[in-house]
Amino acid sequence: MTKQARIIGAPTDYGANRRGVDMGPSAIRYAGLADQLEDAGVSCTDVGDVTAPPAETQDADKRVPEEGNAKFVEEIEAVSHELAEEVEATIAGGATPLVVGGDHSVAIGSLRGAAADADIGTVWFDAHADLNAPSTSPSGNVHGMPLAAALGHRDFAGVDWATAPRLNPENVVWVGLRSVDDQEAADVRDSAGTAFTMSDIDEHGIDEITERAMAIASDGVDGVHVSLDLDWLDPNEAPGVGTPVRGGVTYREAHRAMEIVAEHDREHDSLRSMEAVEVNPILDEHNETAHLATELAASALGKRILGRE
Ligand code: 4U7
Ligand code: MN
Ligand code: MN
Ligand code: MN
Repeated sequence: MTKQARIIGAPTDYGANRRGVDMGPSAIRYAGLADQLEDAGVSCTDVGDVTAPPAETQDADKRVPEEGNAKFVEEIEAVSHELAEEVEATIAGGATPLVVGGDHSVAIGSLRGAAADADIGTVWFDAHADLNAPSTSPSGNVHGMPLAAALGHRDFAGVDWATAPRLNPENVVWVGLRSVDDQEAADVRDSAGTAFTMSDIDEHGIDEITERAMAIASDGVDGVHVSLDLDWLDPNEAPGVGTPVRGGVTYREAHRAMEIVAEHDREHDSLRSMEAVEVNPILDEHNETAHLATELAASALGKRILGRE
């Protein structure tokens, strides 16, 4: 059966420090996402964007909240709700949601939607662990917190995150970590989640690590949410991100990993939803990071160099 994908834009930068990532969905569409997916043999519909008014139209003091440390929590909560509904409806309709961000706080909504009616795991392709809570975050930026929210680690002041379906830490896997805050590192070590760092990729290779990641994330659950933060790649390949960290995966490793996601999905029907986030067109060079996001999404959804057999 032809795979169906629904593109859902989440043009937010509430969760990020730097302005510009809210233009990600537009840049990714302009880079040819729908065509890439059609080339991959995926039939795709673009449902447009969830509502996210520009940060400047919101209260200026929300950037630096009086209470708590997390910025723009109400705006992020609103986006999360709408996005979760879109993701849930997409899955209910038999299609694969492809969320394009936007900063990584959108994952709170993606995960909530993907987990609305099922048990899920997640593979988190990212330089960062995104496991800060408001009380531990050095920045107050919620794009560094989505996994803490989804794991129910700590309370997000004033926001009813507790109603969100929770991820089981045993099905949470990080791939490519190389910039982890001290408290996050302690929490990663203490959690039942599995962390594969860049050193693990150096040692074992991207094939083995991605295969293990998909196996762990999908073990005993209904499906896997693949979260792709473009800063997972080396900044030489993906310059258009807000929080670049040297020493990331190469272009080929990234494609290989997404091909393995697709292979796992073909064998186990494991890919429930996906997102590509943190593309910042202001910092990008000739839209190449946005283009890369389209290519990697296509690989994850089954595109092969010689086409499909
Ligand atoms: B991204 C950081 F302190 N850990 O919490 C934080 F280093 O979605 C960065 O992975 C978070 O890009 C990066 O602010 C969030 C910082
Ligand atoms: Mn990151
Ligand atoms: Mn991230
Ligand atoms: Mn980032």
